[in-house]
Amino acid sequence: MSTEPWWRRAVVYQVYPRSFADSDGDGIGDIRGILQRLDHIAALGVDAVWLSPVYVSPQVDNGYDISDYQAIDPTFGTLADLDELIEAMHARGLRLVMDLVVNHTSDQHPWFQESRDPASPRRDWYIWRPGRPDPDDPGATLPPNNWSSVFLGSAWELDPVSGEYYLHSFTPQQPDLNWAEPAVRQAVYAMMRWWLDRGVDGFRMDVINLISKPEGLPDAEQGNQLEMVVNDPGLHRYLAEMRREVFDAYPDRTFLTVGEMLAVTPEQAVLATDPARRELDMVFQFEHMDVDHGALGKYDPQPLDLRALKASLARWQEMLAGQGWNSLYLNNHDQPRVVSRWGDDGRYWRESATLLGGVLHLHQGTPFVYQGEEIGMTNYPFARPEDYRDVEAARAYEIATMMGLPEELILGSMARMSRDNARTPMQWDGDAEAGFTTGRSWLPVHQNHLWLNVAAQQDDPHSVLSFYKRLIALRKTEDVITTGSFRLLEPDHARLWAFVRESGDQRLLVVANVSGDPLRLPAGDPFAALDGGRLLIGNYPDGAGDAPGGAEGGAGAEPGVLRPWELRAVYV
Ligand code: TEU
Repeated sequence: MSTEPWWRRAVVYQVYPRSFADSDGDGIGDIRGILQRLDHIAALGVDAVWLSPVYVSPQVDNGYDISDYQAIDPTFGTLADLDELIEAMHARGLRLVMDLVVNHTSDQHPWFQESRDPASPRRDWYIWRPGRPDPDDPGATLPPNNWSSVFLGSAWELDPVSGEYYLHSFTPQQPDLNWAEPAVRQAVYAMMRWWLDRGVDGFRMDVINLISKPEGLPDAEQGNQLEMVVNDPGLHRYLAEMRREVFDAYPDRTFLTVGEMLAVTPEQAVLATDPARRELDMVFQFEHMDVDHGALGKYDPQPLDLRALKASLARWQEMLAGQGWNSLYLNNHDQPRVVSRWGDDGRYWRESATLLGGVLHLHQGTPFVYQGEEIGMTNYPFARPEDYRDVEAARAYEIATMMGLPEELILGSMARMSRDNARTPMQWDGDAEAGFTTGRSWLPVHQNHLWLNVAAQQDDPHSVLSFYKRLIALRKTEDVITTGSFRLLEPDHARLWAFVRESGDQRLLVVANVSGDPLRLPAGDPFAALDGGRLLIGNYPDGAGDAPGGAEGGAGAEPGVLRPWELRAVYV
């Protein structure tokens, strides 16, 4: 009997419930909507679904601000709906991974409401500190330290009730829990067991490497709290304790735990995912997502330097090999659509969407597919500040305006990088509102839904959707994808993404042309073997072995040359 955990050969699909499918016409997606579309998810061949938060929430940050962990927000449905979802998914062989947001709660959570009273036994459940005297104004105070929120501005908010400040790593409506308080940890663990008892199969843990704060909360050199918090050794104690107190209570079940970790290094990720240390199964890291951030950060996007992207992913492949475990992603609800960001969402839309998915999935690790990625959904043409719904976008706009940056520049960056790009409704068909809702959608539907939709791709063997299905199926049949070693080739090439996966006598060569011009491959080993090798998957119709000389392939490939945005994986 194999003791290998199921998630090693799994592909996970992420559902952002607000934007997936709306069953009741209020313009917001819901659990019954997911139930209606489960066949689509099952047909992809994925093994599990990560469901972004559906808990009771004031929705300041679309559910990442939770006011009741053990109830479903009426916008999304009821607990009975969720139970039904678990059952329906299990009946199809799908597992359900819930989002766990426990670095912070909503400020409307009863715990925080009680905590505002300094005499309350829950005072220490959050992080309260008196202000520092303001040298310029004797009557006033300054925040307790210089930390800034991930969403910009100070990470501290003065609460008039007690005259003290509380820490919030995100919006002021998301106060940080105090994990140093044992009662907080026990409450979280009990809540997690309650969900596992209902049948859920694991958790994606939101910003989990922020939970342990350094003793004394010292100032940060650059004012960025992340540099102070993310490497705090207390994190590993808490994760190991959580493993014992929660997951070890179910010796007969194998869960999936993936921790989102901001600014995490591969060294830290190894500590967190080495099975012998019994913390997490994998982490979501950000290094490869940050390669196009400029000096001013995310909202200062730069053109992609492919060398930086492939070097980053390769580094993680090497550093975690044999010790930890990688997660693989290019999209989620916080990132702009990758086909618009690093592909070509115009002329080579289909080719670049499939190339990016293909290259990613042929790395070692567990791939995550974000809703809409499997049909190549693109960024939305946001134009005006009022088009955005995301709280992060609003804060970025406000601060950039305060800094005096030109309006045109700000709006251009926001359109490229805003999280709302990922949150426009799932495009099911070409109807009004893309088949997402019978009402009016909370965020506008992209006009390209007229041709870019699930229905249009369903029966087309050359669609992005069909490519993803083939890609996902490969993980079940090709051992080398799961277990093979990884070696990056031609690291300095600005357009060629190439690597070799090897296991036993299997040698899989992956080559991809990350550009709109033909690319002649280097001579010699292993590239010379490409044309004579056995093609496992390709993203041109005639290169996939399923339609020789297909329409887009034209005359077919010239030996040793990759066509625009062509990907091929070949056993050599
Ligand atoms: O995100 C963590 C986070 O800080 C980034 O992903 C962030 O969205 C952005 O990249 C910074 O510019 C998690 C959730 O995924 C996100 O949706 C929440 O807003 C955030 O935590 C707070 O819970």
